[in-house]
Amino acid sequence: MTQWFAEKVLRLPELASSNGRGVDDLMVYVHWLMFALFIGWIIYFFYALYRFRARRNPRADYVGVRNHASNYLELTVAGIEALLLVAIAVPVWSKNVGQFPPADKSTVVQVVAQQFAWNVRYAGPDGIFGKQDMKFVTADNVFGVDPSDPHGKDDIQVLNEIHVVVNKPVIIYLSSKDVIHSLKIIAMRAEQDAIPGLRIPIWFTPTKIGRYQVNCAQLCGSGHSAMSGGFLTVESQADFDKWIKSKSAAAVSPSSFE
Ligand SMILES: [Cu+2]
Repeated sequence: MTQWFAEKVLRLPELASSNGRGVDDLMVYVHWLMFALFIGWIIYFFYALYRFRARRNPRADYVGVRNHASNYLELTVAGIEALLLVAIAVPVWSKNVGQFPPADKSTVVQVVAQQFAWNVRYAGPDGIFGKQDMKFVTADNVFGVDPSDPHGKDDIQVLNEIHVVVNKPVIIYLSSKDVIHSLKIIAMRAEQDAIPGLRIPIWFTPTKIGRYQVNCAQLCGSGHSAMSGGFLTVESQADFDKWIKSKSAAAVSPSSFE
């Protein structure tokens, strides 16, 4: 029922992650509450027009309401709102920020935002990221990869494309090279600010194979809109492995910056 309401009535954008269901459900419940309030107020409005019409009430009543019905109603509404916050919003939030999946069972990606693109880095076929340090960071080496670490040799760095495996959790370590950006993938219901000097992890589990737009959700400069040129590709494990291999081969070819 909530799913039908989210898709057909609210027309929420396509949902392609498992953790996004809680976000959408909350939006549906909030709309149901607002709909109930809307109907209630409309009914009260017409009741007041009729009940307090000038013909029946030639003189103003200076005392007003004598019972406590409105207090009880307001308490009920506040109670429902508290329930939405405590029983739904907070658990969804705590699961998204606190309960990370184990890294060895996830696709781990590093993303560094910059004006106006997304740098994306993978550990490569060996599954181990090369060492990184702030002292190695240059305009070309935005991830600060240690050039002497052998684990870094097969690491993959691409621009504006994030590939992940369907039905496997994704952990993204997010940072920024220059100003504050915000990685927003609407289909995943995932959004996190990218802040220079901080490395902030986020996670989600994609459930539908497809290609989804990445947006920057902070006005980060004159080319801000160009950051929607980033894409998240959700694919099968086999396709993902193939892609990693193709990019890794390119990374060790003599034509690369190495
Ligand atoms: Cu941006």
